[in-house]
Amino acid sequence: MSSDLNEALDSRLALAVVGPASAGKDAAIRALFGVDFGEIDPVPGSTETLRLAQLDGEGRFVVVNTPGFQDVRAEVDSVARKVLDRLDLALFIVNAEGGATKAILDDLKSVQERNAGGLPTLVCLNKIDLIRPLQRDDFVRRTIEQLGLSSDQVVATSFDPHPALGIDPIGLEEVVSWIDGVLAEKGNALLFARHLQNKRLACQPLIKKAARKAALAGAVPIPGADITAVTFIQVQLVEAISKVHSKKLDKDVILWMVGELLAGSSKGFIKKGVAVLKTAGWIPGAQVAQVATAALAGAVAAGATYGIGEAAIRYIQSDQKLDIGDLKQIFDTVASAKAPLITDSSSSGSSE
Ligand SMILES: Nc1nc2c(ncn2[C@@H]2O[C@H](COP(=O)(O)OP(=O)(O)OP(=O)(O)O)[C@@H](O)[C@H]2O)c(=O)[nH]1
Ligand SMILES: [Mg+2]
Repeated sequence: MSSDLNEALDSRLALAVVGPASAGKDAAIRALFGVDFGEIDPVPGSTETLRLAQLDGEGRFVVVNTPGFQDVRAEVDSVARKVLDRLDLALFIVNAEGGATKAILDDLKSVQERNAGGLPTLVCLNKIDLIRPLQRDDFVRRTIEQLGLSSDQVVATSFDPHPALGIDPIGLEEVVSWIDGVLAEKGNALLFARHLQNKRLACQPLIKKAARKAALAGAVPIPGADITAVTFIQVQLVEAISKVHSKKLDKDVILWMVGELLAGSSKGFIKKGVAVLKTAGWIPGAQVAQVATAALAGAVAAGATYGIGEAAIRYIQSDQKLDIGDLKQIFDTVASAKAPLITDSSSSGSSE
């Protein structure tokens, strides 16, 4: 695909993390990329107020850490200015406790207006852990209103929850999937995903997209049936997942894994899916034509794609040590959970 080519030839990424003092800019960078900003290679031209660092050591992925853009331009050198002129997106971090002040609104505007066409900006209402759980939804809704934004431009986050609460960071998945959505169009989503600390999290948008595509492909993903369209999507997914982990899997290994998983186990997801499809009138090997069977086939294809995605993550993270029996179990568990349309109808329908 041409997006792979872009990835190889021209991918670069400049992410700005902007926001008032102590809002959690460094915490955001640490939660997402697992690095302390002060310890990453600085880019020359940085100043006290605008700091640049490269996540990949080659200058293809630059993170800009700054309170705002209003006055920094004059202070930085030409290298830094070039980065500022080619920003891809911004995370605007605010302290949820402080609410939406006039100063914050002005800053936000100046960030959004940085690019000619508008800089894609996600507002992170950070330190949401400090707002009581019962009041959060209401609080977030009111703040979004005050900021004059729509709900898809704002995420409630906790990049560094108070240790006494003993909870995990909040909102990372939403932040990652928003960034993925912006970058997918530019062809540098993989460069971003590769640098995320949590590789499982990094793979989620890839898996979700592949599952959606597989569901629409109108084919039943079992060997011997109308296999090519969906299998192609799944093989590409496993390749992308291995890239996110900076590992290379042999094409043969990928084809073998996908084939084995789809071959299924005796009581597994694929077996159930086929049973449900047959009950709905589908004949193995036949084109999926009717509306009713298309929906079911879509559910099987999507569920299987989720299963393959998770199995691939576990396989790669085990250094390719998990055996195929383990992988089949992971596949069945995840696929079944993701396709209630299949699992519910098979348990309530005729047993087998
Ligand atoms: N409770 C809570 N504290 C947070 C959260 N995120 C950051 N903090 C704390 O807020 C303080 C400031 O966080 P930083 O990440 O340094 O904020 P910053 O925006 O980089 O701050 P400056 O660079 O000084 O402007 C630190 O003590 C963090 O531990 C959060 O989600 N919840
Ligand atoms: Mg900081």
